[in-house]
Amino acid sequence: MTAVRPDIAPKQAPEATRFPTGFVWGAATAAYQVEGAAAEDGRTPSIWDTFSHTPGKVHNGDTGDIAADHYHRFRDDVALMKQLGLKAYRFSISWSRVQPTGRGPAVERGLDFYRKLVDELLEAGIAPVATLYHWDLPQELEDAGGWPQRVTAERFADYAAIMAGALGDRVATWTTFNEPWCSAFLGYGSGVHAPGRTEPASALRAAHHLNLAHGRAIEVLRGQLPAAAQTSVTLNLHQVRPLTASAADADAARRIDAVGNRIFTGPMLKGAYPEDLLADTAHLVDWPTLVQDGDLAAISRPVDVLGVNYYTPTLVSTPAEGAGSTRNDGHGASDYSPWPGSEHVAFHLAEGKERTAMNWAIDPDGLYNLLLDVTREHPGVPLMVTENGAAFDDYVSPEGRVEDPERIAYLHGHLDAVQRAVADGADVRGYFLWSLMDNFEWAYGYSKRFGTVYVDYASQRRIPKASAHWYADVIRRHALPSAGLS
Ligand code: IFM
Repeated sequence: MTAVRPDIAPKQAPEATRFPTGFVWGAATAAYQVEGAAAEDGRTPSIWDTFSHTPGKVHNGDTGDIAADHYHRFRDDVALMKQLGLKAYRFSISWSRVQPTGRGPAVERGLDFYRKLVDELLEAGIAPVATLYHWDLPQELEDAGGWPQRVTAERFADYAAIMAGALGDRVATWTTFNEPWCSAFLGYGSGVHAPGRTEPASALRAAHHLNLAHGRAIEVLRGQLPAAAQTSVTLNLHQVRPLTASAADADAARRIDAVGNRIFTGPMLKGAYPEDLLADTAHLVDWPTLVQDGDLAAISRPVDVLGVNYYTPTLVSTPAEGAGSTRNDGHGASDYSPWPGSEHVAFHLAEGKERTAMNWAIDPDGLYNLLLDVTREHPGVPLMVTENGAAFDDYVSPEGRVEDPERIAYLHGHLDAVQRAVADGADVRGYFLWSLMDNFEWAYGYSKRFGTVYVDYASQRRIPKASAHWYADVIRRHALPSAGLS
């Protein structure tokens, strides 16, 4: 493990540029992306094990069988987090590691891994932030129908109870879901994610059952956790912009905002599905049958924090009649759309912006606007940036260093956007860099490196990139360095 570079001495920042008192500095990962140990200690396959082992689904045939081997190296990884000065670590729990069939009693060996991880974090003075679900449904539950089936929400509530019982005394922040939009619409709509189904109606049904599962889990967590514990959900809210000022493009933006964002924020934060979403998708789903009495009350149980993930804005238009629609929506290539009811909407890459290795436009103003939009739309809901970061083509220099100035610039710009949003009224409580370390980037396998720590997969050696040293310095200062110091 490489030590944190001491060559950037912390300097006291002027008051104006310091982040709010108590602002949390963290980094995030997810179970299937880092843990490995896919068949150890009783863990059974999740939908991502099945999907990644299906030829043609993941770049290069990569799987999460070993990933970053975090399951065996978590103590070293926590030591590294401590060296970087992280105050919080956001990780997810592999459902099929703790409840292999997705039903019934938990496997103690699986729970033990998370108990040990959490104890190690607490010992290091790092707050654990646990996400119950980051896309890895136990395969047995998918075989029984998966998220399009209502019963899956009940299974999830049982699983939440198991985890609250096992870790509720030591994890203070709980997140039900990470990016349920991806689970529903990439998993069951475009099929670029597990389980790879391409059924628009099932995608919408999945979205409702993910919402319901969230609400049921919040009820369970609230009933079992200490009063001081915080509950949350993390959404990848699309910062949707119309391509032009035309009414047609405004309608495209409204539609994508509905099926990309308000399908979750509506029921969760306002207790109702948006009328326009119901109208746009009425030909696919019988909403009055799908949404049963009491569902909306359950889904809208209050959360303490809303997690927001942001990478790039979403630029849309309504193509002229007869013109083919393009789908540069950044969510992977598929003949099937992840936008049920709005398949005709065209997606564009913003001109004149630098891009990351994902071909995503770099646009910090998108984060600023998103945080203020959410603040206006849902006043009084505290926010946490639970993911933000970028993939670049990192490599180890002959001197053994990884220089990633583009990532430093990306992080600087986006943290500056957070500061501006806070100054303009957004209640942002913290920031989690995605990701702590390079990992399995879903359908892209190991070809995309989002980590601030480089992982040499052959040796599993960790090398903090220049951005990790930069981020450690930001954390020490509790402020951004002024231009030139970074
Ligand atoms: O790696 C993913 C993560 O699992 C969820 N949010 C986006 C990241 C980058 O694509």
